[in-house]
Amino acid sequence: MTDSSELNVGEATIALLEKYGVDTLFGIPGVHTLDFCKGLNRSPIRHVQARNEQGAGFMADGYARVSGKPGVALVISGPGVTNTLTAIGQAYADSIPVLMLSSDAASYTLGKGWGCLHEVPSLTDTTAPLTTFSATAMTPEEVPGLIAKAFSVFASERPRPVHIAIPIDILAMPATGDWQAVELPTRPAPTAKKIERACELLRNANQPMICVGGGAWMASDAITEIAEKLGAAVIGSTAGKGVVDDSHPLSLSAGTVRGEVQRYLKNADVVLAVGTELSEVDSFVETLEINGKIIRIDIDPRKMNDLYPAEVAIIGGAKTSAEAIARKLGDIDTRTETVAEVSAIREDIRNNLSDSEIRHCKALDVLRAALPADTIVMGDICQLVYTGAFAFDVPKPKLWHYPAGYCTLGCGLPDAIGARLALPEAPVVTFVGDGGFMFTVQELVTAAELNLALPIILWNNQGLKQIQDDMKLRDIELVGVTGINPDFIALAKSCHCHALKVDSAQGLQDAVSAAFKADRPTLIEVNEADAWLNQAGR
Ligand SMILES: Cc1ncc(C[n+]2csc(CCOP(=O)(O)OP(=O)(O)O)c2C)c(N)n1
Repeated sequence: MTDSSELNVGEATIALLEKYGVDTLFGIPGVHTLDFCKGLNRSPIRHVQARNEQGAGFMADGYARVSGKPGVALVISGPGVTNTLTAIGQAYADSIPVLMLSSDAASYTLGKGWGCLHEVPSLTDTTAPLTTFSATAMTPEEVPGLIAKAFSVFASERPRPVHIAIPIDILAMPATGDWQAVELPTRPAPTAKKIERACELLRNANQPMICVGGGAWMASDAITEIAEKLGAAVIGSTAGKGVVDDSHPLSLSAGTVRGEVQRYLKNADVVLAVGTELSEVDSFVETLEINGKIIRIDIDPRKMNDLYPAEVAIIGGAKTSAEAIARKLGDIDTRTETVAEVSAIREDIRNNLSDSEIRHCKALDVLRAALPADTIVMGDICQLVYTGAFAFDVPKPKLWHYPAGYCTLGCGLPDAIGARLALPEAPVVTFVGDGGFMFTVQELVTAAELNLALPIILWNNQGLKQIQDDMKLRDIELVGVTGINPDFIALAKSCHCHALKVDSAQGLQDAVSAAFKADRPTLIEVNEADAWLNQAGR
């Protein structure tokens, strides 16, 4: 490794990221980022060229989602930053650690409105609302401190995105100052008193329940142990899906969206909520009816008294807190009725599916059987994925990703690319709708260039179906939701991918198996109108 005193700021910043364990950057270079590129020339860090910065942001998000390590997007100021910002919004909504590193116009021009290249009146004001912090380094010495602050946030706070901008003149200056990585802080531990109060409530509950979110992923074993000790049913948010194995007899999967589950939650007298906002996006009701006392475990103190005030507020990392509860609960009477109740709710859900959900389930059943159990599913915003939240079982956390928080179309493919690069040995698949796919379709070229064996399941229901359905429900004549699609097969092939349409269960199964062995991505188009999905029965 080179002494940073010989480097300029752009080069030294890349070398410093390496010291914090960064191995991949996603972005698109420009004249403003050439000094970063000089640094990349002498670094083992891989630079992945996205085809639009929005894709780069999603790739960084996908990388972070599956690995738990911060994902990094490296972009130019102005349009590079604003293009990335949609993905930053997604990472903000879902508490994903993403560092957006950008250039800015020369420091002496900032705020003057001279009309410099890629100028934005204030880059930090533009990104501040969607980041934990957004800062511009006005001297070389400030850069290592800002990077240390970013990685400290990721390690010890609610891990939301950070934006650091370095003006082009600062990037070219010698890297003076201390450019070592700092020791990172850890997450706060819960107090013994709070743990005891939580255990007391849980021990005395008649019908305890557990709600888990994305923040609970590291606490999977401890939460499963608590659920089994109590005999408590577990519901995941979409981000918490799999924290307890979906096929566990106490799991209601990510079923909060279902009325059958919401009615059961209403009856719980104690609810243990771990790393979850209990937010509207998981239930599609503004406020869930929770009548029981709520124990909240969250790393973010601001969550304790929001829509669901905590009877016991445990501020701390989910893993340490849940482990402490599991230890302290001691021997208690396990509620025995829960398994039968959960099974009955699941049966009700199966019996109450809409026609369209039945079609989704037919495809999801085939996919579940064809995909290895540990496959990472990166879902875009489409109906197949909404149904999958409760009808596609995953055995572990971090295997199902449907970024319901920001709910932005186009995340599926680039998120899957990021995931695939973070965990090269893991099977990754993306489920996308015909509308959402078009938002970031150009990243097919990126995936093909990287030779990623990536099955892309394109659920074609001819248009923006969810919004069509919403309009019909409100008696609104369809407007802006029936536009034509391209020939997806020809489009994917022109982007150097394999592509085929399937029209049977066997065809889908064979296509998925072949796609995992292929030398590049495979677009697999499934049409909802096809006969095999519309025959009676499941
Ligand atoms: C960036 C963005 N723009 C608009 C929307 C609103 N929206 C939500 S779902 C949806 C339809 C998506 O269509 P498609 O991807 O084909 O999935 P489908 O609903 O048809 O299954 C739209 C337009 C959104 N979520 N994100």
